Amino acid sequence: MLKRVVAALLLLASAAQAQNVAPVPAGATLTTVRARGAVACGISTGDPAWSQPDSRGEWQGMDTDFCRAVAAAVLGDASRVAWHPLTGQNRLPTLSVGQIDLLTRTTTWTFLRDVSNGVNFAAPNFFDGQGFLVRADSGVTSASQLDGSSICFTSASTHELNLQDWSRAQNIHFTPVIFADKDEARRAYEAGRCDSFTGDAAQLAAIRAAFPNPEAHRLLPERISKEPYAAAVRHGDDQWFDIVRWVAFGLIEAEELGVTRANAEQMLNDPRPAVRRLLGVSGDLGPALGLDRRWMYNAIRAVGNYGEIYDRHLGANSQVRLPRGLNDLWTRGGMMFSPPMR
Ligand SMILES: N[C@@H](CCC(=O)N[C@@H](CS)C(=O)NCC(=O)O)C(=O)O
Repeated sequence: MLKRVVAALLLLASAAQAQNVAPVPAGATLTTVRARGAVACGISTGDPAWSQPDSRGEWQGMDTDFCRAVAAAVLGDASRVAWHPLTGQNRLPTLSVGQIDLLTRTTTWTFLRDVSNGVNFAAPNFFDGQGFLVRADSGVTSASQLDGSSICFTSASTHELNLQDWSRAQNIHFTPVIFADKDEARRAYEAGRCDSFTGDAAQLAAIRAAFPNPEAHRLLPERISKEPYAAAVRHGDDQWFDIVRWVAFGLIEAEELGVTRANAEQMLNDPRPAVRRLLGVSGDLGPALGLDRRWMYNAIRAVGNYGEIYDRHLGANSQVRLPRGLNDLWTRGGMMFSPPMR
């Protein structure tokens, strides 16, 4: 008898799993976002390839497109974003106190940031490391030659601690030239006030590409740290955390499945179960998050899949032309991997 009851319960449980549970009620953040009609996103004050206004004043970049994807998934409209340009200093406090719903600002996921600020980091959506930019005519081709040099960088970032660890481990001595503002740090480097400029390598590559004479600057090959970027949300709203996390994974899944901005509509007829689930043709992934079934369809139609976003801002279709490297799909030897969307 007991065996039969257990078997019946197991059967029920697996049926519930297969059909998915009833749509969840909206959590506090989702309710606020819907009432406001916009997702409040923390971005930078202007950072090429990540979040920078174009000639029409429209924010463009990896970070701003991720925010648009969340707006499209949640509100069905990628333009429904309230942009909050933030400095390195005020980005996490602005999130902690509730002035933004989401921080997408080249922000590295570190232990202390995660556990001490009342925030959670969703899925990593970019893997980088700290590098150095030098003038090509300096003759410097390796970071090991920076002993005795001066290095420009910004405060309120991961850079200073990384430099300390690196200089101690490598026994390299340098003169720090520190700025609160990243544009000032860049200008100081350009004006020759320091021998190198350090920061996240992809940021440096984008800054270099935007210089009037990129070939006059060299990005050194060493990476002295791990800088995994992830969008951050405030503690206390697991539903919102899940939404942001799964939009990030969904964009990667879309690339793996070959679903693009251009073919998403056609892909609604694709017979593959994983494509049907992702686009909301079958299953209830969207409603399980409290969203429309077409949540990922809307996000992909708005900004494209992860690879398309990358190509537009950092890759082949951008002036940076940074190889995918670690940010390629796991199926091609990179680290971009979505857990199963089922
Ligand atoms: N990923 C690093 C660095 C990102 C970052 O903050 N970059 C610099 C520019 S290289 C910046 O924005 N600095 C602060 C500012 O200008 O407000 C972090 O999360 O700390």
